Amino acid sequence: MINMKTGRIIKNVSNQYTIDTGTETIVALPRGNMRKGHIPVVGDLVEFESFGKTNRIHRILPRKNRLLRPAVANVDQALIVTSLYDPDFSDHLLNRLIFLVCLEDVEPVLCITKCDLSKNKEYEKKLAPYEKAGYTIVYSYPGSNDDALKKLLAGKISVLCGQSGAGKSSLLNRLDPHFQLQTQAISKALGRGKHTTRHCALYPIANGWVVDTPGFSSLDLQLINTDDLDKKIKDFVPYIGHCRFKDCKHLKEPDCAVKLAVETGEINPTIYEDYRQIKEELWKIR
Ligand SMILES: Nc1nc2c(ncn2[C@@H]2O[C@H](COP(=O)(O)OP(=O)(O)O)[C@@H](O)[C@H]2O)c(=O)[nH]1
Ligand SMILES: [Mg+2]
Ligand SMILES: [Zn+2]
Repeated sequence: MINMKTGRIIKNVSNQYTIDTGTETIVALPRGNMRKGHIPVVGDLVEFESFGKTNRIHRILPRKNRLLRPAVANVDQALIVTSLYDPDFSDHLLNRLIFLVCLEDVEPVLCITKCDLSKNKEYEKKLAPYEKAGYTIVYSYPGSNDDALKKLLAGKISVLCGQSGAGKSSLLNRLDPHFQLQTQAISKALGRGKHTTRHCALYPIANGWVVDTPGFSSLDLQLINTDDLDKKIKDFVPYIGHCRFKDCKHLKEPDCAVKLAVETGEINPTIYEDYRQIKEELWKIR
């Protein structure tokens, strides 16, 4: 008898999919005739059928989004892990990661680390323009109260991004001391090279799921279509549609509402500057 169930793919190792149904964890293979280009990825909600001990993925439920690197679907948010020191805070890098995340229709969450290395609260000034624009910001360091962060993670799929050394692994280990053990065990079982290319998994953390490999490199901005970037930047959204020209790119055009808001201090000037730089860099390449 065929028995159709629904679950979330939480792991993919060489086309063997681990599915979590909420009550059980099973391993399934895709149906033989699933079309190329429409194969299941981690994060997908799928319908699968069980005949005896065999489970076959039958159908992928509609996706909210689909990242290429790492290959994950239905990502709710990206934790942009940014340290204040070592590596030093860079609004330039932070802005570019924000752009990439927004271009993929993923909600950015700014996660500021190494606050314990700051003698004063000077850093709050650096973050003020982001807070004003409506970004969610959490601060984390050894011994911090991470309740707000845990609440943000609950019930969602999150991907972490940020420079090497920013504190991504430390953060996850703080939230769940088992995290490191799990990732190390998997790397060991698969061998180093394969870990990044063929394996991807969701880890249960704080009642939510976290993708085990970091996503979003600021280099990817060159590969991605940035046509709609202005409409996806939170800082710009209130001003979109108020420029003289409907197709205003907010660069050299007259009567631009975005540029006016930058001049009057309503829009974070570094966000605008990075937007302008990216648009001009891409012009040179294309
Ligand atoms: N003082 C301090 N050190 C931290 C903090 N977060 C990470 N570190 C240290 O920074 C280094 C890099 O952290 P890691 O978690 O490996 O960064 P990742 O490359 O982003 O995963 C390690 O030596 C950590 O112990 C923090 O909030 N405060
Ligand atoms: Mg790490
Ligand atoms: Zn404009």
